[in-house]
Amino acid sequence: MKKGFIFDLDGVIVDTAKYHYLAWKKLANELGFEFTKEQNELFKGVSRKRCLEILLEIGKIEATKEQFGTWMVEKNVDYLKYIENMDASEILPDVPRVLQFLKDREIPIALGSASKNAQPILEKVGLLAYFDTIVDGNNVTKAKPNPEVFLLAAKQIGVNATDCVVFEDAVAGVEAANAANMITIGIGDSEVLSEAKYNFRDFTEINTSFIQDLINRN
Ligand code: B16
Ligand code: MG
Repeated sequence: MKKGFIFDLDGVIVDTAKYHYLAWKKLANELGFEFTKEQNELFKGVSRKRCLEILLEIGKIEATKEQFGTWMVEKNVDYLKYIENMDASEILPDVPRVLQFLKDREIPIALGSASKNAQPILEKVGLLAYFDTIVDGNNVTKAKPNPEVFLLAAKQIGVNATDCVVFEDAVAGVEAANAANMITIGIGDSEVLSEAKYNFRDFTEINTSFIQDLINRN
């Protein structure tokens, strides 16, 4: 059966987690509390709205609806400033090699990200043309670990969910891909991403014969 490959964005294609962290930390500090890099781990793959809910729980802050909306906007304005100057140098190692390998074999490629800023980031780093479809935070109503983002991506590339391979760096993302019955590949810490079917620290560890085996699999 025809295979499709779905890539998460933040933490898989580019390391934007550091920019998300700086923007959330700035907001936390303005609200009078600290926000650590360890706490930022909880934010990976999680929607912006859910991130703010967690941040306010950490700071023990009760927000009015209006404040919540204002802080969501403020964080994103700061985040956009950080990503403004992103370029190809911020692509994680060997991601273009794997994308090119798939493209050369005419394998459908999709993006499946929680971010509402996915498309401009792909444009800035020069990878947009690799993707046959982009499904991101603007297209879904249910955030990861709900499988909606990946199921929609599979539908848009015309590939059965069980024939899709998903690269993810976040627990919520691996859970979402597993819930969609897809083949999950964890990128990062294998202990954290133990629910993934396969684990690699990064794309430099993924050789082309592994990818070819996934493509050939019945
Ligand atoms: P935005 P991914 C996720 O992207 C990030 O991992 C997560 O930290 C972020 O809160 C979320 O996107 C929403 O991002 O504020 O840009 O809409 O890993 O699913 O590509
Ligand atoms: Mg991610």
